[in-house]
This record gives sequence, C-alpha cells and structure tokens, in this order.
Amino acid sequence: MGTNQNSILQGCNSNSRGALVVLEGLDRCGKTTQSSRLVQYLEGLGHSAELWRFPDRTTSVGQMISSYLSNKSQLDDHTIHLLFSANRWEKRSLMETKLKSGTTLIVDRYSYSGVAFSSAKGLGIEWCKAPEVGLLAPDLVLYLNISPEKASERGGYGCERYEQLEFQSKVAQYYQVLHDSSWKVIDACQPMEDIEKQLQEMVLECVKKCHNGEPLSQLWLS
Ligand code: DGP
Repeated sequence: MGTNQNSILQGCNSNSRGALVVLEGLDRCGKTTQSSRLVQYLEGLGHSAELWRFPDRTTSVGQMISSYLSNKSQLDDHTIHLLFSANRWEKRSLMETKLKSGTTLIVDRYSYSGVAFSSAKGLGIEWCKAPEVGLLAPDLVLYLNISPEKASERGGYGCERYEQLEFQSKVAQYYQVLHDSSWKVIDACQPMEDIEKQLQEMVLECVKKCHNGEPLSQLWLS
C-alpha cells in the first residue's frame, strides 16, 4: 500500500484534519436535505462528520436573526448583515477545533449567502465581504444550481422574508460573482439520488485531501 493511502486510512499525517464543506444555493434548492444525507454517508464510511447550518438560530444572535427572517422584527439592512456575520464568528473557534480534531463539517450556508443576500438588497459587495474576512475558508463549496422560477415551485416557498422570486433572481446573480476555484456547481433539478451520488464523490475526494494535511486557509484575505 502506498504512503498516501496509508495516511488516508490511518491519519498518520500530523496536519491531518477534517474538511470544511459548504452547501450553497437559492432558497429551496435542496441543500438541507443533501447536507444531512452527506453526513450520514460519511458516518457510514466511518468518518467523523457533523452537520452545521448558518444562521445558527440556537444562539442569542441567531434568535435575533430568526425573528427578523420570520418578519417578527425589523432591522436596518447593515445591522442584520453584521448579525449574520457575527453568528458565523461566534462559531469560528469551535469550527477550527472540530476540523483540527479530524471532524468533517458539512455546513448548510456560509459567508457566500451572507454576501449574496445582502448585496441583492443593494449593499456594496466589498462592504458585505469585509466582516467575513478571516473566517475559515471552505475546502469545497457545493453550489446547488436551480433557477429562481423552479425553486419557487417547490413546497414551503414564500414563508420567510427573502423567499420572493424577484429577490432570489438578484441573489442568484450575486452568487455568480462570488464563484471561485473552491466551487463545484451541481444541477439541482436532477433526480435527488443522482445529485446525492455526485456530491458524495466530490466530498470524499475533499475529505481525503484534508486527511492528508491540506492546510486550512482564511476567507477573502487579499
Ligand atoms: P435557511 O435557514 O438556510 O433557510 O436561511 C434563512 C434565510 O436567510 C434564507 O433566505 C437565506 C438567508 N440567509 C442565510 N444566511 C444569510 C446571511 O448571512 N445574510 C443574509 N442577508 N441572509 C442570509
């Protein structure tokens, strides 16, 4: 067995770590279902994996966000943007600890949602990115691509503040601007099992790379 394979299986590389995998896309693109399936898949293979999601509505910042999203409170656009960002910052050190201890994190939404949704409201994209700088950079971003029209036909659409066709079209445009080399775009209109298979392959490759010591990096430093 080659050295590479040994280190994959035994974790003998001292920089071995879990992978930070983010799922992104418009509301109702199927991220949440696919995220939990990925965690089950990885656990089934014997990997340590956890499902995370942002906003994390369990913290006190997260509760303010939740109340805003369900239209129970009103906040200035800049203020809510910074709260979403604070919600990611409050989990940053735990995120790093988990990754370094070898746990892979499958994260349902991250900074890309932060920038795409706030930019779609008219805030400057660079202003939106600034508070995200220094958060951990994902090893892989899986973008589930669906047209705003198709997404709007899916169940449960329209319950929360941002679930409106015109707004989601703008969000989709800003996601395009944020696309970088860590992104893989998946057609979210394929049968669910086909999407699942494609995601599994991409994630497994990424998990192996991180297991072999791929260094962690930070978002949007330059
Ligand atoms: P979800 O729990 O994934 O359904 O997300 C709730 C809504 O909040 C959804 O419409 C996307 C939006 N959202 C998620 N993260 C952010 C963020 O960081 N900033 C803004 N403005 N919106 C976000």
